[in-house]
Amino acid sequence: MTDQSRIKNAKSKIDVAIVVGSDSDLPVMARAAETLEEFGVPHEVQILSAHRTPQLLEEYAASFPERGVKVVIAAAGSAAHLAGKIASTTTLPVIGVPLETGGLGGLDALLSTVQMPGGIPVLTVAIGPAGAANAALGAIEILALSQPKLSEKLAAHRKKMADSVARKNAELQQLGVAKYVRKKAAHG
Ligand code: RP5
Repeated sequence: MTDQSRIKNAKSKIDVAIVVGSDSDLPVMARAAETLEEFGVPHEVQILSAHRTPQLLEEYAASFPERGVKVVIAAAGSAAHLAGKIASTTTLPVIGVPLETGGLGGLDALLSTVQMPGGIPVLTVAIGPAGAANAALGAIEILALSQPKLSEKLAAHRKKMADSVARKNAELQQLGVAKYVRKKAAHG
């Protein structure tokens, strides 16, 4: 299958396009896809690189209007120009996820992603897994502006998180720190 046909075969209508610079980014970015899945948001993931497949990346970005794409999530590690490159071709909101690859702990990717010149915004989240999850949640928050069902799901998601912290705190008060830490180490 050629690169061109791979893009043409993509699902027709999606709300969120996730683009990763390499398949080595997928283990972390799977979390973004899973979060969108959990909220029932139509999306797809494509491997396209600002440096290795520049033409294909431009073709993909050009397809956003006909695909109905509303938010783009772009994740890359080394020399992370992916989000910025996509942002330069579209006025859709682009959320950039800097990833930890190479020897600099992701700081290089963070700076490459966040330090855009004025006029071409990339909404940048944290490095790595937290950023992957927050990119998806941020995209859902944008979509929720016009989809009330998603607002309800976001509120339920927040409540679930708060309940989980409250449960942990109750257990901590019951067991004390030493036993709680031992139990967590044993069972996760
Ligand atoms: C970036 O270079 C990719 O997004 C990836 O994070 C990094 C390394 O890519 P691989 O060499 O693992 O394919 O463009």
